[in-house]
Amino acid sequence: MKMTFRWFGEKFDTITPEQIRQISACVGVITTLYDTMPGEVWEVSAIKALKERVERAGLEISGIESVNIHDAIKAATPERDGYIENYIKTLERLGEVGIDLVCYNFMPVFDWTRSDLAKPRPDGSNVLSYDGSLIENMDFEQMLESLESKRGDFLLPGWEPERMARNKELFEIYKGVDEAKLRENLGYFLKAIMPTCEKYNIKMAIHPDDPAWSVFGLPRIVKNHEDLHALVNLAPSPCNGITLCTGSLGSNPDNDIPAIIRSLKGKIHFAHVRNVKYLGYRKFDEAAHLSEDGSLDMYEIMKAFYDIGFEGALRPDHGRMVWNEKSMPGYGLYDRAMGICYLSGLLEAIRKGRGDRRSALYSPAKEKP
Ligand code: DNO
Repeated sequence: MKMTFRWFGEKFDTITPEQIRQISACVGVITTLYDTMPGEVWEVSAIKALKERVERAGLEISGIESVNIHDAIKAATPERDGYIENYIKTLERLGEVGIDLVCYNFMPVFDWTRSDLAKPRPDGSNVLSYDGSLIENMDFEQMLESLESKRGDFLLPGWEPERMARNKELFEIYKGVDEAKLRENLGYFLKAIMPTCEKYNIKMAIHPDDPAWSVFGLPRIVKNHEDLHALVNLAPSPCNGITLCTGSLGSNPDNDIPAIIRSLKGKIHFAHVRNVKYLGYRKFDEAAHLSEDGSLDMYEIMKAFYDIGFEGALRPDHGRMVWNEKSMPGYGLYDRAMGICYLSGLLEAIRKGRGDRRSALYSPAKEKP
């Protein structure tokens, strides 16, 4: 397993690659060109500049999160083939510079959803939180206003203002798109891109829906064990796989995360590990990574990853905002750094408990002077 850290790029993140380099377990960043819109072909010069910036800090780009998918592809409007061609061009350009992991999602209109971006905790930190009873009583415009008023100066991944300005039009194109249709559209997209992925050995890792149920009446197809297995079967290829996000799948207590991990041996390309605390039906707070702080058993989760021989990139996911840090909600430096150290500690204990003496740090980049 390769420990990595999400970084949004120089213009958007409060954190530098040099800071990330000092987190002892971390070998690479998961990053993106945050100011590209879904559907755009990424500029070669911008990809190279990003790579050089990361490597200058002694790190590697371990993967891209995300190359976002245009809604024309998800909803199968007449423009979809043109946008698929653009997507393929971007994949080729990433493949040319040796980037071999791409995370994406297939959620209609918007990405993840929360009712609060900074819910205070008794310890003085704050967290992202979801309360279904609040969200079910809002319409989408109210939801947008609420997030807009809470995000401060930070852009929220998946809620880019340019795209959200078109939200009415976006909702319109999904009329008549149910789960079966959305899955068919995903299959069409995957079949079209797999030859390019195979040529460059780019592993595509779909992110689960967050939360793991339908919101605002939109279809959702990556919520549970059945959905994940259906996805894998849509385009049987070693390049078609999953981002196993414990927090997104874990939003639904019916999802047994270690069992899901064990059932997907060879199909998990990327892992997001974080904890959630269940507060009731469709109600949860995000939590510190420590098992006891939330409802997920991080030891069992890391053991499942180890047992299936998962060798891909893993990153700590959303952390609390601690020590008055001001950063992108969920993506501060301090709590995620604590998270990665905790997860690395669990992993070392699991490895050594099995008599596995391999180095805990797989790090092509860090071997450089
Ligand atoms: C939220 C993230 C998601 C994720 C996308 C992947 O914090 O986990 O925005 O990056 O769904 O495309």
